[in-house]
Amino acid sequence: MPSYKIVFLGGGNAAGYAARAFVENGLKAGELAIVTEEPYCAYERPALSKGYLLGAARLPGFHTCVGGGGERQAPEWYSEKGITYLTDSRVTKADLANRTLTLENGEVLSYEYLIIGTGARPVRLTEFAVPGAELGGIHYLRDVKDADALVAAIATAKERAGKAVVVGGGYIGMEVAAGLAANGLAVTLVFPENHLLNRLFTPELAAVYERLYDAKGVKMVKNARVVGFGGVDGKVSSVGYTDATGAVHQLEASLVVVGVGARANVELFQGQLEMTAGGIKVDGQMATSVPGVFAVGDVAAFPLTSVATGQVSHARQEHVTHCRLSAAQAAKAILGLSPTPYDYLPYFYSRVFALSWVFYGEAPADAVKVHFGDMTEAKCFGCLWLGAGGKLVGAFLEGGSADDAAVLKGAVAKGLRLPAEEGGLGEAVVGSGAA
Ligand code: NAD
Ligand code: ISD
Repeated sequence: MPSYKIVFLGGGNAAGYAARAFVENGLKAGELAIVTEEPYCAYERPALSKGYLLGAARLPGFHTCVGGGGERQAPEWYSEKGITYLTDSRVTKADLANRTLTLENGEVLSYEYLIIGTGARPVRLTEFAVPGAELGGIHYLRDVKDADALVAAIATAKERAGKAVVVGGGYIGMEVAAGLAANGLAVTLVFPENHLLNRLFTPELAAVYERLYDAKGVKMVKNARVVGFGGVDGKVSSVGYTDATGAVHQLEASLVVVGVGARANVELFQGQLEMTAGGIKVDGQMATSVPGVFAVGDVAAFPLTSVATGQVSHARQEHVTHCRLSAAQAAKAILGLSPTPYDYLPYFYSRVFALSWVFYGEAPADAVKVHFGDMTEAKCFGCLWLGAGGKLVGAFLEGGSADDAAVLKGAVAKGLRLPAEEGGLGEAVVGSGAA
């Protein structure tokens, strides 16, 4: 039975960053194996909903760790470092008591240390038995295979002047709708909330992006629940939704993309590991409840200190920055470097059309929101979330420089106190000329 000191299970962003951290910290040839069902070595997943749809990103160009300012780790990089990379290798069983993994082809691997980085998968409308959800032409986006299928579908829709519907007004919905529109397709974005990216945007921030989508020809149907799909010859041809009054409407569509959230891939470990918050419970070293087993990235529910309340609770973060940092944390812990406990400041970013934003911290509903900058021209603007005593708990910045973003990040991390009635730090940053 092939045996490794360390096995990384999963081939997402985190796998590439773990490999980099291991190599930087003294990994020896032959000690690490990465096992993934994907046919490719780790790549920067965020590109799939952005540059990939525009033809700007293709493998091997965006293998990790180019997104984190590191070396591009193409397959040769792993062989040069003596790392075994098992692609097309789905793990069907994990026996943590005996420290073995069984692959779909029956092969069994053993390990001393296991890092679980199995990531998340898109929530599918078939899970809710939405009629017609199994029809062809309904796409989800998570990996290169999905992105290739979507790119091919975009080409066909362009040829036939087909109409596209995007379901979900979150990250995937916003980014993919922008990508489809940039490809010249007629796009309608359908979502249940009353404004875009409801879990983060204030209505004022959303209004700026909604104006942009409108200007780019993207139609938006808000307060709408998708209730079914119509099809011809097994292919989607329409999307049915109910409006706020419950009335049913139909939209023509030959291409549908659904982005209604993600679920952590933890099933292999149910009953073997302590779980919480929809993921695998880990400590500040990313160690799970079983000695020698670590979890990182989307699956890891780690101790996160709330910027707003100072309380620590286990939480998952579905973001590439956390994938990168938590992977490096586990690698150092396994190498006996006892890194200081994981201390993560939530961070999100997105790019749609020519706009690009960053967000640090938290956006509690009860915070005082202070908007700043030029929201009319959508040039350089943002919002600060002020908690109790005027403590800065969240900061959003569109169109600022890297220096501006760093100032806001530092201010949130420090929990700076600001007078809510002034534009505060936001105006200071944007007005500083640094923008
Ligand atoms: P999301 O949570 O951002 O947005 C989900 C959207 O779908 C919301 O509008 C929600 O109300 C809607 N929705 C939920 N259930 C629905 C239903 N039954 N019918 C219709 N709409 C429904 O999730 P996402 O956009 O799918 O993103 C998935 C994952 O990808 C997340 O982990 C996200 O963090 C990640 N991602 C991140 C970025 C980024 O950080 N820039 C970009 C793309 C994807
Ligand atoms: O930033 C992102 C992004 O665009 C994703 O798809 O994080 C996610 C994944 O890389 C992690 O869930």
